[in-house]
Amino acid sequence: MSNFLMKKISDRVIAHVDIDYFYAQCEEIRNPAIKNKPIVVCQYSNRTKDSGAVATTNYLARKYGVKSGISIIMAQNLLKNHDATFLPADHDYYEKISDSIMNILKSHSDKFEQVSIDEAFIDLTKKSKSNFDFGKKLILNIKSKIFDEQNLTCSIGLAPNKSIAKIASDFNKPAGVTVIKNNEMLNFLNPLPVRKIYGVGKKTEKIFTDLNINTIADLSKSNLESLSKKLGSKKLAVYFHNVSNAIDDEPVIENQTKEQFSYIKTLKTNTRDIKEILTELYQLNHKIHYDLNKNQLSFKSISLIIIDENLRAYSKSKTSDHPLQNIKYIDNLCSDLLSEFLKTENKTYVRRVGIKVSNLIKIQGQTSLKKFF
Ligand code: DGT
Ligand code: CA
Ligand code: CA
Repeated sequence: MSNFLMKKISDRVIAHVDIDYFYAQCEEIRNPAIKNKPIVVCQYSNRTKDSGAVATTNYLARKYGVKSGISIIMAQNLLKNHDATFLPADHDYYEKISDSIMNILKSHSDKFEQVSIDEAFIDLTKKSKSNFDFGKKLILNIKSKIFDEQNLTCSIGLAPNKSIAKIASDFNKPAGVTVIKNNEMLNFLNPLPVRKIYGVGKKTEKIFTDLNINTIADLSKSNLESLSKKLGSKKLAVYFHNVSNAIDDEPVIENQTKEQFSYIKTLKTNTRDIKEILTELYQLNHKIHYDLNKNQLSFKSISLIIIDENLRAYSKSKTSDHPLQNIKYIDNLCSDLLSEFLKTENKTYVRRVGIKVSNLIKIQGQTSLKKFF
């Protein structure tokens, strides 16, 4: 039995699909006239005229160093003489396109797991009969279908596990297809920098460099015990160590209805400036709103999560009698909760902010019930 299971796991064929420069590509298909110029999609904070951050850019703009997360003002400076187009993010439009693409992916796979607005894992083990050459044909077919139906390019990684499929989809962007078979996994991973592994951000990368771990090969040979100590978590150390050795049995999990949605973010500097904190919170709210829409859910409870400069955690919640869903309500509730927090904690500097909605209620059920009566 265990031999059978081992064989099954090593024979998986998993794809990770990520749409190229997603928001900016959506803008290109809406207005092809801007296609050959730098495009910057902006998340305006509405504090002052040009305040806010860059959500994403097309590859032309990236050549000038303009990328997600930098300020709009900085992007304007970098692109001063390059006839760039700056556009506000139109989330409703991107979500519609995302839904159509996700439907294509879902209908062409054994199992489908959406992980963000523009990426998903699909399990093709059965459809490809565990054959990578056939699996490659399947993903090329999916890629063409997305292009024919939505005019968008994506990049796809195909591998025996999720972590390698994810690294592979990013390997040859844009419009790249990277296939890593069982016997190629270690050669593929070994020379890559550790930051390519999902979950390795700046902080973890620094911990690794301090241990003289630079490549994934270094990580695969590192001492698990000292890794656990430095990371402060045995579970995390084992995960990274396994991934670097091409061991990852995590299945593609069909999306299920969640009990809650939450996001948290570290601020650029510790602050008490309400506008600065709200700018970040409103971005998280867009994600929450997307998750709610996507799952046809409304919420009754909302919580603001604050981690202060001493890493102390606070949570402030509100519960409504009626289910809510509108982004304006989410923004307003957040703003109220934050004002209350700053008033009561009048000396606390905020390091991280988060938002959670819970007490989720299916919208579909309500509308169909209304129709019924
Ligand atoms: P890629 O995949 O490198 O070709 O480029 P994108 O733009 O598709 O990047 P990705 O996959 O990380 O993110 C998907 C979308 O999510 C992106 O088009 C816009 C949004 N997004 C990503 N990073 C940020 C960010 O820092 N701020 C905001 N507001 N949105 C972001
Ligand atoms: Ca993308
Ligand atoms: Ca993505």
